Amino acid sequence: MIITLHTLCGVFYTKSAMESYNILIEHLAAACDVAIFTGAGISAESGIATFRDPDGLWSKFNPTELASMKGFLRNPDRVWQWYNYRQAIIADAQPNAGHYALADFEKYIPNCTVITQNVDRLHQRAGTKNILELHGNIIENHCVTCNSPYIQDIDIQSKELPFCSNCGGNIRPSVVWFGENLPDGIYEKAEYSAGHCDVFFSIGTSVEVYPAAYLPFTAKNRGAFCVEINPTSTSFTPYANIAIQEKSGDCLPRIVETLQQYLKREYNAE
Ligand code: BV8
Ligand code: ZN
Repeated sequence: MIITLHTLCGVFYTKSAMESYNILIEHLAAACDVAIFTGAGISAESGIATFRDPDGLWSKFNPTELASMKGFLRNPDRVWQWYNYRQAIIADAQPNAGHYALADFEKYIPNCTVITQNVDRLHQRAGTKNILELHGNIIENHCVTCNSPYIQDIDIQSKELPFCSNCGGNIRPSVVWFGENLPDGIYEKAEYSAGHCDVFFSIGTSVEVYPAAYLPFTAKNRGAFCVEINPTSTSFTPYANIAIQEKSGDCLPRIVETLQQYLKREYNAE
């Protein structure tokens, strides 16, 4: 387990894992507001491919062709098939230990906000209540023309591109495509949460998609204690106070358990 602790002056030094955990737990135990920014990596252990890992989705498909309105209008059938394929994988997937550990955070932290780029709704299925979905969700679909929701039974997913019963328009997944604005107000809420938290986690994200990728830096600039959990380094790693290069499903349950023991010992909490 590699944990790098960065001092304020940016000197990298790796303390023992235990010492770094203790520093993290003390910050968490004293925190009122915690913001937890997640990306596709937190769902990797649920069997859902990430986007930019070597075997990720974008290594097989071109995002501008598939995850954009331009791509959809050019070839709606192809885009619909790709989302159908992903919806089926996500319908079979289960939240993993990392999702459940984040849901447990809400029991111990007064104000805990999950800001997710993910569209799989596994955080909600694991029990997280306070969540901001930046990029929509892949579970729901709607009409490109009149916006009517399109309800489909995942088991009898229409392989053919469905049409809107209200106006005959094409049906699309309710995700945010490249080049599309994020849902009204959601980025402002996420930015406020990142800018006002005591501790900020960046978990399972390559920090490459904007404007979401600004959020870790917003938290850092506003003085939050920043923790990155990712087996590989990202552009944010040098700015994190603690960088835990582990899988989220492995280390998050340990963080929650250590926090629970600390609170019990120090505050006789349950
Ligand atoms: C917009 C839904 C206007 C679709 C997605 C500057 C400012 C604003 C915009 C831009 C800008 N520069 C460029 C842009 C345009 C564009 C953009 O960012 N392009 C990129 C490619 C450069 N952005 C947009 O178009 C956005 N809209 O800008 O509107 C605007 C302007 C200003 C303010 C507001 C609005 C819309 C972007 C949304 C696109 N839709 N998803 C779908 O899913 O099909 S993005 C897609 O990427 C997913 O949502 C995904 O979550 C997201 C980010 O990727 P990650 O989650 O980080 O996943 P990735 O695979 O990259 O990384 C996974 C990481 O996990 C890795 O680091 C890996 O090491 C790690 N990992 C692996 N296993 C584990 C693990 N970590 C922990 N544990 C493990 N077990
Ligand atoms: Zn319609």
